[in-house]
Amino acid sequence: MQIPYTIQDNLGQTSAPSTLTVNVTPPPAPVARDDAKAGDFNQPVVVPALLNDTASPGTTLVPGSIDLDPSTPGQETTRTIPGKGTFTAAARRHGALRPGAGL
Ligand SMILES: [Ca+2]
Repeated sequence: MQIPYTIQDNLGQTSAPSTLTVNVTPPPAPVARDDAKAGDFNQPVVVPALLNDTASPGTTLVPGSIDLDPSTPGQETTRTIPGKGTFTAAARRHGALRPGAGL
């Protein structure tokens, strides 16, 4: 970010404009780590996927931002894997993933 500025002396003379530049480095992106949880056949399994994920200092994870298909544009909060089941991101459960029956 840049902003021009001037300065005066005690005689009231004004300098030519100069530029003040501030470079801000954004914090590193959050880190999502792999998760695994065992479950019974045809029974839902709740995976607290965010428990081992981390945000950079000064930032927080946004549970409602889970995207179950990062290879496509937009945010997918539900994703069906044919022959396997359906995953649903549940932000109110701290980002838990709830695979559907059939897994
Ligand atoms: Ca995780």
